[in-house]
Amino acid sequence: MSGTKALDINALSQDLRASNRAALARGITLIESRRADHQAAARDLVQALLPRTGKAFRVGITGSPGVGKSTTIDALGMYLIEHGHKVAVLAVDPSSARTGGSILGDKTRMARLSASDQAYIRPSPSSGTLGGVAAKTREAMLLCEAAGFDVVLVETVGIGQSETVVADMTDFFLALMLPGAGDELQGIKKGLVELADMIAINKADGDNLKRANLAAADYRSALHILAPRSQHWHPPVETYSALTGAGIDKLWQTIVEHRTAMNASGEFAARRREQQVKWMWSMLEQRIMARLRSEPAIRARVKKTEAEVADGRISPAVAAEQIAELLR
Ligand SMILES: Nc1nc2c(ncn2[C@@H]2O[C@H](COP(=O)(O)OP(=O)(O)O)[C@@H](O)[C@H]2O)c(=O)[nH]1
Ligand SMILES: [Mg+2]
Repeated sequence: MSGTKALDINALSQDLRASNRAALARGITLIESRRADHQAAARDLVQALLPRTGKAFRVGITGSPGVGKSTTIDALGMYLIEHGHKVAVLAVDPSSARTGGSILGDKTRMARLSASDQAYIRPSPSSGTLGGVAAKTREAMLLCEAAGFDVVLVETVGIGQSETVVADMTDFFLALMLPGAGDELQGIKKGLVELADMIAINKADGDNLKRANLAAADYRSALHILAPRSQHWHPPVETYSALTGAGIDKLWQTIVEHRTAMNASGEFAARRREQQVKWMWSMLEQRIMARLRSEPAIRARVKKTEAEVADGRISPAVAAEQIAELLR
């Protein structure tokens, strides 16, 4: 991507629609670029592809490190490919810039999927705020859809608000848990369970089987006291093993049942519409913040105002008013 002249968005968009993987990769690189001309080109690209997007099953997957997300994505991804799907795997990992490694970095745990030409795996964009990373992942998802991937799996490790942003860009949100790690239910971390459309307890194999079933019973009773996200869906609790593959079919079946129920009640379309609008607002917020931070004249004024607020010379309300004026 050498310069604006080298970018032929029409050609790129055509190649991408023809499922050309190199074009898909180039398109996502464009989306992730910080260069203003690349960002403008990326907006044109997404706009051009928009009519070809939206047809995939979008599934968010979260869980603590070690719960088996990568192993699950490999097993579920291969199951889907065997059933005729094309699977894209994306990630929202705002920590990858700091740690230098992405949660999708461990491709050895996704050896089968990485080798399949019916799968496309893309690590998390590794720079920026959670909002910025999420926006790029959302657009990458649209590109994958335009390239013909009909299932998109979005992984997150659940740092800060990343679960919420992934739930906000997917149709189904899957929370992975470990079999009975002590008496406390790890996942009843406030907020997470309210977002989950299903809780799946991994590693239900070998000596873990009994503990997995006990954990499932605990989660079921815990979920009982929470108000479900939808009137038409009570989040089920399943056990499975990503290692042996036992229960992977049931996981997918549940996701399909959810989609059927959401389509029937009209919530599927409603959720997508709501997400579009939220997305617009989140992009708008980012643009405004970017202007405040990047335009030298504005930035200097904001710095000065900030110092005045810190010293107690003007109130935060007056300062906010003054900064808002700058944006006019
Ligand atoms: N026994 C068992 N081990 C598993 C299973 N799934 C994953 N693991 C193991 O758990 C560890 C962490 O898995 P990984 O997929 O890397 O977890 P992630 O950090 O959530 O992506 C690895 O050693 C896996 O082999 C499973 O279903 N059963
Ligand atoms: Mg992993």
